Amino acid sequence: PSGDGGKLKIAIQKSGRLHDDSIKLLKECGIDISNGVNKLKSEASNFPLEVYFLRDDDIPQYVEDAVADLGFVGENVVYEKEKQVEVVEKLGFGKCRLSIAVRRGEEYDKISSLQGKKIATSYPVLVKKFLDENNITAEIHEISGSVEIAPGIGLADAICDLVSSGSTLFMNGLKETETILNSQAVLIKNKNLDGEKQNLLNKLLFRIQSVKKAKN
Ligand code: PRT
Ligand code: ZN
Repeated sequence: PSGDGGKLKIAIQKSGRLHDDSIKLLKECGIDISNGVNKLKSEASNFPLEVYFLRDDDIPQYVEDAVADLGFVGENVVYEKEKQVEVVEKLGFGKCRLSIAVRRGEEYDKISSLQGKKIATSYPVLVKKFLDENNITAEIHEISGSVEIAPGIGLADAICDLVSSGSTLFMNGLKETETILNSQAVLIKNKNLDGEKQNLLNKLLFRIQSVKKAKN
């Protein structure tokens, strides 16, 4: 017994780069959640769906814990957090890449140029994996924001951060040297959905796939 009337609970970003496209995708799926996006929670009027508005970083944990059944979140967050959730579908928005960058004037010919260097990032797990896979030993300096200023203030030799247009790197005198992950928003689900919720998910997924097809 789920105790929530069998409604699917989906977590989306409260505000930020994924918020608008997440709401838009639900709308395009014919799901109306017009009542109050400023709250923590909203209910669809025409689909058994409850929408929770959360920080993107928290979404994988909430889905693992079954506080939410589903989530829309960037692959970068899913793979950095290493939570026990299942990626169900790529959503086609929020596209970016997680890349290494160094000062523009710096010499860099291959990955081994990073050996012994200090790398600032908000993605320590993914950077560590990338370095290990390439047999590089480097120091990872975790910072939570404004990563791109780290080389300029002498805090690090290199950074690893999300890039979309590249203008942030450019403005900070950096050049992109390696892409370690291509990312976009994905639909994740809790691994233990009951049959009823899985059926609802299948309906939602069918609509999402139709929306995606119509755009191709
Ligand atoms: O408050 P909350 O924690 O929910 O939001 P947030 O501030 O952590 O995340 P937000 O809204 O910035 O990003 C949410 C998600 O959008 C990310 O996790 C990615 O999956 C996706 N995304 C897509 C991006 C970008 N593109 C992006 N360009 N996230 C961040 N950026 C930043 C990047 O960190 C850098 O500072 O934009 C800058 C680079 O952009 P360009 O265009 O100058 O290259
Ligand atoms: Zn965040």
